[in-house]
Amino acid sequence: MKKLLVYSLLLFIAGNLLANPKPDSTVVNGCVKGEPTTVKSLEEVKFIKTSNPFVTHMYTADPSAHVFNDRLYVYTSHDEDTATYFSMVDWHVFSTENMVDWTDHGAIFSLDDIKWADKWAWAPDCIKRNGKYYFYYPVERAKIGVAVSDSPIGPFVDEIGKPLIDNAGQVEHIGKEPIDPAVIIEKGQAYMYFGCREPKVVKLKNNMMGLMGEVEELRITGIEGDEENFGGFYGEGPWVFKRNDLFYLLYSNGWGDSSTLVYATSKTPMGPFKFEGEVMDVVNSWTSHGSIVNFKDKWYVFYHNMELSNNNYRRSICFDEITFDTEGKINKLKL
Ligand code: FUB
Repeated sequence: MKKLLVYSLLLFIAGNLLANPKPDSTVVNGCVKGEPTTVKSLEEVKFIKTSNPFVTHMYTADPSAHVFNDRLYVYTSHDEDTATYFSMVDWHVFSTENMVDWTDHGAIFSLDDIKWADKWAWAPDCIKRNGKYYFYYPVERAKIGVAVSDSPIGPFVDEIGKPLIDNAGQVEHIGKEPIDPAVIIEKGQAYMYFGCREPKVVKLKNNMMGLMGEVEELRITGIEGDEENFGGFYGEGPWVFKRNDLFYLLYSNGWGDSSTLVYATSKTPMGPFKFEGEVMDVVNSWTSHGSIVNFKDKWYVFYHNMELSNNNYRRSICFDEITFDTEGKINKLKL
């Protein structure tokens, strides 16, 4: 009887190991340009940044960089290997402690984790509050949701089970394309920025999973008359950060061969923001989307391009250090 029990126990353990193998981890270096290695089955991938784009084992876009607990995390969209549109289905997070050694923590959230959305897992953001991590994501070019986790690398859960923003029946108020959420917390108040062509801002409740007040237009001055891909025209991808009491709004000024990341500044998170200029040279990508973050006393701009694929729908994330002049203007990054 005793023997039978021991035998059954061993069989049970072996069965479990086969069903739930330990997350794998691998080192990927020197991938062939334009031929990403498919590593979807792996939970974690370690690699070294040698040049830009720095993620070469898969396609990634829309980088949102944050520092949590002295480590830099970059939340990204995940362009598919054979994409012919922005038909993405999940989101990844990458992290580093020194900007050279990186870990891909795998897909941290996906359309499968959302009951109310079926397509287009686009540019996300994540923020920490009261020991929890809140992951904001746009889907279907029409809705923004929030998921929560105890860890910056998930797993994230859609606790409220419905969108935070939904433009159904509210296009006039919320905008035609409520995409690209970006969140900051300033003096205890959380603000969420979003929108394509129509920049919007809304305050969030303290629990980070509800809106506080109305969605408002985010005003940018000094761009009157500017057209797509020129000057401060607002395209998409808002990102706000604070430096020396000044709020900087980074965004894309359009699409196509001549678009890039530009910025505006304001004394308050609600704006109005005043257009300042370009952050960097034209990016080799049909879309421009990025973030700016301070890490270990240096400033970095994260962005994406299509260097690895020469395809608008298969993008790759990059970063470079940037500097500011004595008046707080960004010294334009030359690529
Ligand atoms: O990645 C899909 C969409 O392309 C994003 O939401 C936009 O910002 C643009 O990068």
